This record gives sequence, structure tokens and C-alpha cells, in this order.
Amino acid sequence: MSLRNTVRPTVELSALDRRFLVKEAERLLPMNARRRFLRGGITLGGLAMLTGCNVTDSKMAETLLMRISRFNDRVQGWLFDPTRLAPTYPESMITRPFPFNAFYDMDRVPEVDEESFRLQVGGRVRQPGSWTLEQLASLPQQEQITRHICVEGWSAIGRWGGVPFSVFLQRVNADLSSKYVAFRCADDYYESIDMPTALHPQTILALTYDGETLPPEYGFPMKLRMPTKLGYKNPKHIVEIVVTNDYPGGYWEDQGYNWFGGS
Ligand SMILES: Nc1nc2c(c(=O)[nH]1)N[C@H]1C(S)=C(S)[C@@H](COP(=O)(O)O)O[C@H]1N2
Ligand SMILES: [Mo]
Repeated sequence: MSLRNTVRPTVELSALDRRFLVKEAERLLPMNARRRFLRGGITLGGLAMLTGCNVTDSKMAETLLMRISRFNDRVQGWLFDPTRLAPTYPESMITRPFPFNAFYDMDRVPEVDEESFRLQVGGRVRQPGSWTLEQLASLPQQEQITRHICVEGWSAIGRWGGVPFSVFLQRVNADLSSKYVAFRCADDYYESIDMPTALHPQTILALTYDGETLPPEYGFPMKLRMPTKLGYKNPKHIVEIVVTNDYPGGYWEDQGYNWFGGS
């Protein structure tokens, strides 16, 4: 037996832990797989076969959930239709006031100085560098009234305007065959998305909310607005964009949320 095996404590799973694990796994499974599984009932043995993880302790339980979540990402990626549009709404249906949400309270919203701000762009792009807000505002703009869905159980309809993200990626000569686009924010938030979603016609680098400059609480100086993805995938206060092939993760994803996060 290796030293590593002898020193690492093995925490046996209780019956309650096992029931919780099966529930968690069920939540992480993509819909179609969930349906197929439910016909026979989800068991720990079935999940072990699906993931190649034999769950005997809490460490393996974590690995199993992580593998199911990545399996979910792949299935959602396959199912994603890059031409299918999310519903749009009339102006009369906009939720007023639009809710604020972040991993902190409103009084801690980051302050970004408009004059000195520069958006950094790098990674797999032929034109890396920095952008002022004025330069971004001079690119083609597009508006949308769409529904934002938060996993915490609320949704709201809002109106965002900005640069179609596909236009921006083409402007910086991004390698569009890359796997991911990663975002770093002025708070400690970070996110990443798949390239097909980055190029979706409703994915915009939003500079305005309801016809006005994006207010601080909704993500000044800019947020990525994607009606095809859940709320936490839409980063606010973006300061850096990197095109990459190395999986960048995300603020909530690294704490167990599913990465693809389709809505
Ligand atoms: N930089 C940053 N972006 C973020 C978050 C955050 O805490 N920081 N929270 C996310 C979550 S969970 C949600 S629901 C939305 C909320 O956006 P809103 O304040 O415009 O409603 O922002 C997302 N983007
Ligand atoms: Mo959210």
C-alpha cells in the first residue's frame, strides 16, 4: 500500500449520504438522460457504471458528481442549436424594477472609472489589446428584451443593448475554432462559455440597460448578456476577455454548479 493511501482518511458514506448523492446526481443529469434513468430508477450502482466511479467514500462521491456534471456539459453542448432564438418580449413586459443579484450586497458593487477604463482582450486572438468604452460604443449595436433566469428561483424580463459578441470576436480576429471564451470581472467573479454560445446571434456585450448606460448594479462598464444561458453564466463588470482552449471554469461552477448552464 502506498503512503498516500495510508494517510488519506477514507470517510465512509452513510445511508443518508448515499440518498443525498443519488438526488444530487439526478439533478445534474441532463433532462433526456434523467428521463431514461428514471424509468429504471436511479441507483448508486447505475451511476457508478455510467461514470466509472465506484463510490465508497466522500472523495469518490465528489468525483462522481463532477463527472456527471461534465457529462451534462457535453450533452447540453451537443443539443445546443446555434440558430435557435430565445423568446423576446414587448416593452410592456419589462420587469420594473429589475432585480439586482450578486454574491454580495448592493453596497459593495464595484466602482469602475469610465475615463480610465480599458477592456483587456487576449489569448487566441490576432489583435490582442485594450478597448475604451467609446471604441466599443462605435461598433454595431443591437438591443434585446429577453428573460433572465436565476437558479435561485426568480426570473425577470429586461432590455439590454450592446455589441453582438460575434461581431466583437471577429473584430479582434479571434480563432473561432477555440473551445472557450473566459471573462474576468471587476469583483472577484469570473466566467467562461463555449464558442457556439459566444457566436449565438443573441449573445451581446451589453453596454446599456433600458436605453441608458449600464448602471453600476447591473454590471457597468459591461456585461455579457446571453438569453440562452442561466443568470450566473452572464458576467457583469467585465474587465478582461480571453479566448482559450484550456477549461477556465467559473465562480459558481468551481463550487459545484453545472458549467454549460443552458436556460
Ligand atoms: N461580476 C459578477 N457577475 C455576475 C454575478 C456576480 O456576483 N458578479 N452574479 C451572477 C448572477 S447569479 C446573476 S442572477 C446575475 C444578476 O444580474 P442582475 O444584477 O443584473 O440581475 O449576474 C450574474 N453575474
Ligand atoms: Mo443567479
